[in-house]
Amino acid sequence: MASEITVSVPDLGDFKSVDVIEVLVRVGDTVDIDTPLATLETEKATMDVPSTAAGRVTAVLLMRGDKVVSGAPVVKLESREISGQSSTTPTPAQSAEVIASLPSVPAVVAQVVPVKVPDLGDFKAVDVVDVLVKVGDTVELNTALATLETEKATMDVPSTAEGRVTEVLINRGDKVAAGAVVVMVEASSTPVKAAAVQAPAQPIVATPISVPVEIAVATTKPVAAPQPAAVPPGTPAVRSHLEPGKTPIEDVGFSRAYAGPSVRLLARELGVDLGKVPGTGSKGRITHADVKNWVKQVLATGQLPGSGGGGLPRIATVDFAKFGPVSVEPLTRVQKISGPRLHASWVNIPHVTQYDEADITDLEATRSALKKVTEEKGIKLTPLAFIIRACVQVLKKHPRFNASLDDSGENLVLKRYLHIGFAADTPQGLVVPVLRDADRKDVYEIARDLAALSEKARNGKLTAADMQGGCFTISSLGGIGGTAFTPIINAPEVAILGVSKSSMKPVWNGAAFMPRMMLPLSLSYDHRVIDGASAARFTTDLSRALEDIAALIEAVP
Ligand code: CAO
Repeated sequence: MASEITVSVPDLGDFKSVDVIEVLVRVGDTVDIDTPLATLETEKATMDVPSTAAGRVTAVLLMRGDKVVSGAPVVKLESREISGQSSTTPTPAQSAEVIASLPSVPAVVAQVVPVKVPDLGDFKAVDVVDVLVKVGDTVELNTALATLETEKATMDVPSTAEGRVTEVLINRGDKVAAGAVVVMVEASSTPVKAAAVQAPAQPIVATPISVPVEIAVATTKPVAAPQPAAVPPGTPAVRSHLEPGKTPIEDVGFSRAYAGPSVRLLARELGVDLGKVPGTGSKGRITHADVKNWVKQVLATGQLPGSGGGGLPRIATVDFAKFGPVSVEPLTRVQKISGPRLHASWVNIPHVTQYDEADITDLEATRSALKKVTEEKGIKLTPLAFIIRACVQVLKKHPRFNASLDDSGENLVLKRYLHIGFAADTPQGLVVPVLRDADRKDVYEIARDLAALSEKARNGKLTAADMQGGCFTISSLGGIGGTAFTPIINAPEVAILGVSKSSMKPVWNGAAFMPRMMLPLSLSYDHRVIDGASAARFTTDLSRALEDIAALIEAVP
């Protein structure tokens, strides 16, 4: 018989009034016994108010931000259960009626019960992406047993019994439907479904039958038992991967984390993956302070504590084999070392790239003329040697480009030496040998050193010392092709010059278009140290230096 009943805030123990931090239902919602209706919070704990009846919500009587006391009305329900089961303040007669109608259940029954996949709504079959328990594990009510995944969301299968797992009947990779048995549990208490009024997550206080009892409302103490998720038993904890504006969170870790609903809510609002937050509360429970400290640490260091880097949204894992044949090739040792360094530079340094072109027509003419002679002396005079020579001149004029920020980020360390690194493409991967004291070498010595270091790099013979102490790096792709690119700064340096392939272009000289050999330059710089005008001046000066052949080939005192 349908009747309207009011569900009220249960006994709050020592707390006179508590905050409503979340209202979990709306008018029109259908709820079951134990469906959480609202989340309350004290300074010490959070608790859900479970529904004490099944039915349709006809009125919601509190709001987020309210303060409520024991017995305050939460919702009105059009009950579809016998009213006596659901009233928050049953008469003695009603209580007796309810209790009498329950199956007689001993307090502890050792029996093996199946825990099944709950109702999956529209989904007929879903993927098992993780099995979270094994035979012999002890589970509690709501312990996440397995994680299921649809295209849109993941959900944990919560345990509806507590006890020891005797059998696991699903595997990662399986497809399962509602009702499929997940595990068998040797239950130390009666399975939830067998005793509908026994709210398992919120144990009922055992009361003699002859006295009036508040049977319908579970006495919700500040949550004491570890509960991986504050969800009613049998309800999948569905979380969308695709909620806009939310940081992707590792769902299994999140659902396993030992934290109350308001801490979970806070973590979700801040995009904190609870699975990574160490709990300092009782038995390792994660507190609000733990979540806030975690965020402070990430903001202060720019890194996930203990992760060694990142703090960035993760890129989704894709099973490429689903779409076609693949093979897996490990990264080389050099790539494994250089990858994180490039990443660190890219995420820590605000890069800006200034593009320019230098007219190297005369330079190339001179180089061609000199080439034969130098080759006889065993020197391969490539454009890069001249570019290094030109960079040295410009770096002397612009000392901020030959500098590094100190650890505090508040001081610039200006270097009075000039070692130039150059990116070398080798079969092992990208390496950056350093040509030392480039300011003390003429273009021929630079060319000789360049060839020797390139050779060493290609043969994998560079020593650690060969790659240390660089002030400024040049990445020349000119021998390969391309018109421009964005080189990544070789931190802690503050600038890097990218060089692309020179090509003949028509250049207007004020009276006519002239065929000129133009060299594309791409200068990436650390915008914390160098402003755009300085960068434009640097490339302008570099272009001029590359046009001043006499200065490029003159001997160095
Ligand atoms: N425009 C047109 N041609 C160019 C050029 C340019 N900017 N730079 C070089 N060339 C030509 C050279 O003149 C040479 O031709 P010739 O033999 O006819 O003279 C040819 O390209 C090859 O030069 P090289 O590569 O042997 O010599 P280099 O001194 O220019 O470069 C080195 C040496 C080690 C920098 C180069 O071999 C290399 O590895 N470059 C790749 C660097 C790289 O991968 N950067 C990307 C880093 S980010 O991933």
